[in-house]
Amino acid sequence: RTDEELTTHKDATRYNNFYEFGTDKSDPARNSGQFQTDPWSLVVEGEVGKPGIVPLETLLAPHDLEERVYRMRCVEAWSMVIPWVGIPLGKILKRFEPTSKAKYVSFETLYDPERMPGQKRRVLDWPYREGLRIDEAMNPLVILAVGMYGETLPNQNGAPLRLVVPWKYGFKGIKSIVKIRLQEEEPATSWNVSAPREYGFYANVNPDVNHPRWSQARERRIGSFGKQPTLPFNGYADQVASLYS
Ligand SMILES: Nc1nc2c(c(=O)[nH]1)N[C@H]1C(S)=C(S)[C@@H](COP(=O)(O)O)O[C@H]1N2
Ligand SMILES: [Mo]
Repeated sequence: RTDEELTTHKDATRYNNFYEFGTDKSDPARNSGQFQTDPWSLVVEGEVGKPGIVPLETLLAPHDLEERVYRMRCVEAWSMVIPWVGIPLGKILKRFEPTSKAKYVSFETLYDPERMPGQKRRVLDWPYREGLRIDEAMNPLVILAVGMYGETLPNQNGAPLRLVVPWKYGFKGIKSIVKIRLQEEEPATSWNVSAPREYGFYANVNPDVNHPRWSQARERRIGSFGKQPTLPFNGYADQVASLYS
């Protein structure tokens, strides 16, 4: 939990990146209203002893859920503070019994252009994909979120299940996840495939490494005026810097 002021619910639900529903910040709120997320199941496969397809309601029992207030920072140099509701990813992965060959975790968003009209345009190589190294994925800060502000996750924020990795740029937080695959090789990730010079696999928030087209030294907190300094690992260095020694 951070004691910084929360971003308003209004800003957090009307200023979004979710290219499956359009590339404008206001598109996801406008275009995702009809998106059906019930029923939903998650496939967990690859280097696990117990692969499976699990309906969302059996994956997460209400008593598992925790609230975490996290600073979030987009690579575009804006940030928000959001109270997420979720469960540590590591707790979920352990139930599927990762093998010793599980070095990386790969994530995939739903691919269904009828339900996600933005996928009719080839702005990205669909489905949206992301990845973490297994030790990153097991870090207790990483959660799979199903809610925010004490409510079920709004569609535009990645309903019904999205990743939250608070020390990495926002694009690592893949939305509307349908598949998790544990594997030996580093997975391909959508932004790295589309613009390898601009987006790497690790994407740790680092004020000293600029994006090739703009500075990463400062950020605009949505809802406030002016800019503030960006912190290494987005302020979570104590918990995660050792992963990158
Ligand atoms: N499937 C999918 N996940 C996605 C994106 C996307 O376009 N598609 N955008 C990413 C980017 S760039 C950011 S900054 C965050 C934004 O999350 P928010 O809208 O909940 O703030 O979602 C990430 N997850
Ligand atoms: Mo982003």
